[in-house]
Parts: sequence; C-alpha cells; structure tokens
Amino acid sequence: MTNWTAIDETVKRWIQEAGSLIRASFHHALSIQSKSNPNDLVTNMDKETERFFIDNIRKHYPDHFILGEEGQGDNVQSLDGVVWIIDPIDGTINFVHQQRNFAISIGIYENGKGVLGYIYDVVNGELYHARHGEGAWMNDVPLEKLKPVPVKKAIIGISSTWLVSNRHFDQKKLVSLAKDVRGTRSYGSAALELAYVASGRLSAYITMRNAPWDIAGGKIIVEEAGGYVSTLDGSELNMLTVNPVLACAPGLHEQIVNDYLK
Ligand code: 2AM
Ligand code: CA
Ligand code: CA
Ligand code: CA
Repeated sequence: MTNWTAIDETVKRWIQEAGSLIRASFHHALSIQSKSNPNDLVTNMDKETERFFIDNIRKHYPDHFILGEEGQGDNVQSLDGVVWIIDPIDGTINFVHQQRNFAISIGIYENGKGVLGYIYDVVNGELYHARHGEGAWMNDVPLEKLKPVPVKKAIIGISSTWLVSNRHFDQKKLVSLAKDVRGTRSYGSAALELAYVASGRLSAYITMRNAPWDIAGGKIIVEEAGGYVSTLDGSELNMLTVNPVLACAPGLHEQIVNDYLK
C-alpha cells in the first residue's frame, strides 16, 4: 500500500526547499534559452528545479514514474502505476520578466486517477494543495467549497491567444462570453490560474492548449474545492496529451459549455 500521507509531507518539504532555491536564484544571472520559438523560454532554473524533484523522487520512490516538462524524467507513455507530473516553473516568461506570477506545479496520479496536487506560488509563499476525497488547502487552511457563480458575476482567466484568429476555435463565441462576464484577467501561468479558480479569485479559466504538466496539479485542487475541469466540450482531460481546458466554479461550467462554447 502506498503511504500517501508520508508522500504528502515529503512533497511539501521538497516544494519549500525548491522554492528557496528559486528565490535565491534572483541574486544570480539567469541562463535563458528558447525552445520551439523565440517566446518559448527555458532557464537554468527550470531545468535545475526539475532535476531537484527527479533526484529526490528517484531516491525515495524508485518505482514511481516522472513526466516533467523539461524532459529529464521518464518517457511516460501510460498512466499505469504512480506517475508524478511536474512543471518545475509554470509561467517561465513571468519568472524571467517579472520575478513573480509563476509557480511550481505537481500532480501525482495512480493508475490515471489524481491523488495529490500542489501549486506553489514561490514569491507570495502560497502553497495550494489537495488530496483526492479529502479536500483542498492554501497554506494548510482549508479552501471553502466553491459556490455557484452566474456568468454576469464571473471573473474569467483567458489569454490573448484567443484574440488572434486560430484554427482550433471560432473566437466570436469567446467574445460574447467576454462581453457578458464581470471581468477578464490574464496571469500567464496556467497553474496559478487554476489555483485562483480553486480559491475563488477567478470564477473560471479557459485555455486553448495546456500540456499535462500545466494542469495535473491544478485539476485535483480545483475538483477538491468543488469546481470542474474538462475540455471545452465538457469531456475528460487526457493527462498524456495537450488539451484545451475549461476550469470553473459550479454552475458556470454547464452555462459556459452550453451557451458559449458549443
Ligand atoms: P510554461 O511557462 O511552463 O511554459 C501561459 O504562457 C501559460 O501557457 C503558462 O502556463 C505556460 O507554461 C503555458 N505554455 C507556454 N507555452 C505552451 C505550449 N506551447 N503549450 C502549452 N502550454 C504552454
Ligand atoms: Ca515552458
Ligand atoms: Ca507550464
Ligand atoms: Ca514550465
């Protein structure tokens, strides 16, 4: 039997340690490279933070698998067994340009089911976490169960990629949603936006393309807070591929899917 309580305590310790290393890095020059395009950045701290978790996981849990954004983990092709899905720095552009608005994100899945989720806002010292069936917390204070929010009172997280014409989606639908809600925000970190949905700072988050590591931790946290996370048509996310994502407070999910996205 997996001792999830022990793993939970261990992960929280590692996350605090990784956060200290990232904060300390603000005093040193960063090495910044581009990946798929000039705006797709990776720094030495993305790689070193991923390395930190991988080394610790391999030492303590050698039979677990690791799917990490920077590719230093395993070549994960299935969710059988225990799989750690890790984004060492979510919001790398913010990390580089703002030294804030980024997070460490970790989701731990067992045979495809989310068990433990973590999002750590390193600069603000806010650690969101959740355990399946037991609830969600921010700095160990339980998050209140989310209450239904109507569209006209909703603040939604949405990125400017929706403004640009794209082959995935007819953006007129999003324009009418943006007109009907109370406000829109764009934080540049999928993980933080999911943490904000879980804590009620945002009522919803909509994105065209998220990788598994962007959402693995946040999905568990939002669901434990009483919210919903799905693709744009309301179906289950696939944690091995890129997904369009809609995360919502209750009430809002059906309304956005039926009245705006269909
Ligand atoms: P990152 O900072 O870990 O790359 C806004 O940029 C959000 O989208 C961030 O959470 C960012 O994660 C993520 N993101 C950036 N490029 C992406 C891509 N090509 N596919 C999916 N998500 C991406
Ligand atoms: Ca990235
Ligand atoms: Ca990410
Ligand atoms: Ca990242």
